[in-house]
Amino acid sequence: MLGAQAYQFNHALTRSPAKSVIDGLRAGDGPNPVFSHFQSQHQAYQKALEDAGLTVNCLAADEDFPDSVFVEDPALCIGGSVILLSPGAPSRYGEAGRLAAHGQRYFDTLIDLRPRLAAGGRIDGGDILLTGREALIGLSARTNQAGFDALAAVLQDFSIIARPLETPADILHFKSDCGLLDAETIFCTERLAKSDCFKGYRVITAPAGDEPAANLIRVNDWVLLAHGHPRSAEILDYHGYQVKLLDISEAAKIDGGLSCMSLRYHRQ
Ligand code: CIR
Repeated sequence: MLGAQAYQFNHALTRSPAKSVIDGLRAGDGPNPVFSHFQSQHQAYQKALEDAGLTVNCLAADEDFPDSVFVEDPALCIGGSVILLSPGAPSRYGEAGRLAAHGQRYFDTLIDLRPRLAAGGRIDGGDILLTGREALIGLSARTNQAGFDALAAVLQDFSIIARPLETPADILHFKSDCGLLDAETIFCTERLAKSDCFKGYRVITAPAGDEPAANLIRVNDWVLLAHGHPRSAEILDYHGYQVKLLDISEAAKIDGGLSCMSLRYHRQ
């Protein structure tokens, strides 16, 4: 049972975008991000985390991995523990190993899931939504059943039940289309809501056309929302959430959102 732990944090780990970020993976054949804009948007993102009360530690850019700015995918944090995962895209396989080198410094405990995934299990942090009561894990092109099984076993040690769900085929990550607003409330797209995966939760849906807004993050008293979706901002404001807008247009060019640019956690 996570309760408010699912959105109350005092630390975040980020990684500076590498110049190679312009070669980041993307589903379509859209334009490359502009590196200097990516850098300034990343800095503003970190500042928003600090303003929400977090100590932000930023790792140096890693040119070997164009998508390494998206630190959420190779790891999952529970309290002050970090669990190293095994991302599903071949160009990202090595990212968890690069994080391992920093684990002892920034976290209380490091659990390496990779040996349990050696037979081909894959799981991306972007497919894992921790709510107040469980871990919802979307099976996707990046996360398979073996990855789910390995993580579910480890989560039992934290008394967290993991529930497997299907990520609709045209969605990169489960969390591309949803975010936690509080322990019991989820903001998500219509297409994800209609899969009925959030039964028992209070669900607020993003208006049609606002799909990229669904990947918001609740951080302490703030909800960070991608800039450019005024109707979503209004809806959240109406429901009493304190919203901060962030321009992440460069990350969006390579299918990145707000959740994936940090690991947020709570150290005692
Ligand atoms: C990728 O395709 O892996 C990156 N270009 C984007 C990753 C976004 N991560 C996330 O939504 N958790």
